[in-house]
Amino acid sequence: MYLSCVLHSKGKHVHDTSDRIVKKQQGKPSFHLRPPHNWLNDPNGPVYYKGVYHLFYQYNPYGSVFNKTIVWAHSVSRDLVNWIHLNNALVPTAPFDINSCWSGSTTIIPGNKPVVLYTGIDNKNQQVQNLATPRNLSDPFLKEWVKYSGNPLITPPKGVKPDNFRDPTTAWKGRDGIWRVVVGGLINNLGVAFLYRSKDFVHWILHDDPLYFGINTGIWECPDFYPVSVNSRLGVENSANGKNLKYVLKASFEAHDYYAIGSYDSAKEKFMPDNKGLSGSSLDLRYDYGKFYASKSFYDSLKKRRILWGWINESDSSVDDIKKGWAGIQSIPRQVYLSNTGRQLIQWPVKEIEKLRAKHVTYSGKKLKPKSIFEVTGITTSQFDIELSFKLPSIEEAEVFDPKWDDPQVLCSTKTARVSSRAGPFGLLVMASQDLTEQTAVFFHVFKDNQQFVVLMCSDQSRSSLRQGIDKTTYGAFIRMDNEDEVISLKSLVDHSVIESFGAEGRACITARVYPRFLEKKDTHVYVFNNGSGGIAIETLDAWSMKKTKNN
Ligand code: DQQ
Repeated sequence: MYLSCVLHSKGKHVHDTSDRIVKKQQGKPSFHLRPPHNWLNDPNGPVYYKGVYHLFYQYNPYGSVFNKTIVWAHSVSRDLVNWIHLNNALVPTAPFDINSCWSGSTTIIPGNKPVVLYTGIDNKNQQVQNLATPRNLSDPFLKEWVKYSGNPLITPPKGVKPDNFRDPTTAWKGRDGIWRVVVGGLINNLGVAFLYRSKDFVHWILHDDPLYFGINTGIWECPDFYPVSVNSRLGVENSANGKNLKYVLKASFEAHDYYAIGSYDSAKEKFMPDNKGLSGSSLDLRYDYGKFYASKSFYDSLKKRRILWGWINESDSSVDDIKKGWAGIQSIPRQVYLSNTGRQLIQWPVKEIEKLRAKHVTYSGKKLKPKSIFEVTGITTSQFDIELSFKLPSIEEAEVFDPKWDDPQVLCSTKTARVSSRAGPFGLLVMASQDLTEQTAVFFHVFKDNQQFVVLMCSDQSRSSLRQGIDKTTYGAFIRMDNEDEVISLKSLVDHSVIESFGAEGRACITARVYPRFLEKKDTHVYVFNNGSGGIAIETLDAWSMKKTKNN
């Protein structure tokens, strides 16, 4: 089948079906973490304790939209795959959090004791930082939490508006035995990582200068600050210090999670980014170039790795969410480590998720002619894991990269899956209807810049649904390839309305949400396409149906 006929609409007049009956299960993921009902947002305080992984998260116990009252929900797992949903861990009860328990983090203090710092919205609607500890440390499920009677520990500093001060990080202890913690906020139009220090974890003193700040970024939410090893994929505990470490500072603002890699001078309490800091520019580093916000990482002491979770919000309307009775998903937990170049982080779904793989199909050495497509069959097409690698063309074949292209998201809206060049676009069409009037394209365009490949990775949702009233923004990222790279790989985890894609072994991640109309008919297709003017070779392709997780 030729691509021109499938990537273009067949010209049929299609009625918008926004007014159709939204079903409760519509688009509901089968292997992403979320409880059966209601709204969720930020992951909070992930921790590994006595054989159990814990994830807390922002949750509305009363409905499926964000609410005046938000609590800490609590799910536990032995394998990061199957989850049990426990009672809410923190709910508003006291003057210091009576209007909500907002985001925060867990720190393991000496003696293997987990403690939580979280933001309370107090009885004056101020954002204050509170402490909570487990009632029973011999309970690996940490079911009950006790709020410290001396809360709040920290109130908004002078000059900071009471609603611009929140989301404490995991604390870290310096060589001097002093604890440090960062709180996000806004002051004088600067997004700020406020730094506090404490000898006892209870009395916290504001350091004169922030750890770091950004200009014109808006408020910094959910900061995260942690060391990474320069020569290993193993994770590093937050209080580690020594040689061969770099530091990551992440801040959530303007709907994205931006990060910088740099060094940390603990004497001066300064973070110094290697490159540009966190400015919100389209060229800043981001964990994910799609939907992924308010993320939080933790050190997994069992497997000695750092794991990252992000909140993936919905792309349908709140009216739909009310009908569905649920909204929001936690990402698949990702292992995160520094790339060989030291210039960026690499993210990859935790290995454990592979145990959900069921029926497997594989192809190798398959060639895709210019403007051609082939269907991947034999797997559950709405719930699968796919990994494929494409042979990179010779450098002469690639189009020249224009240095004026500084925003990959904008570029993906013009260099779409239908715009043919010499090397690309090629990639996947997922959550596609049989007639291809609905499809989400995840694909690459290959360029050359001074004899080096620069790949544009796109996730194009513009044709994901015939329905109106859905967010169909197209996302994009640039990937600078190394000279020795011969292939470019793509992995996508497709789980009904969620598509988490990883380009070039996790150098760029794009997460998308899609609500096609055909979901109601359950007739979903997956294709690999090449719409370039040159042929492309698929080195390997492996795809697996994914099983549903327990308690999801
Ligand atoms: N969500 C929480 C805040 C945080 C925001 C409230 C980020 O603590 O700043 O649910 O999504």
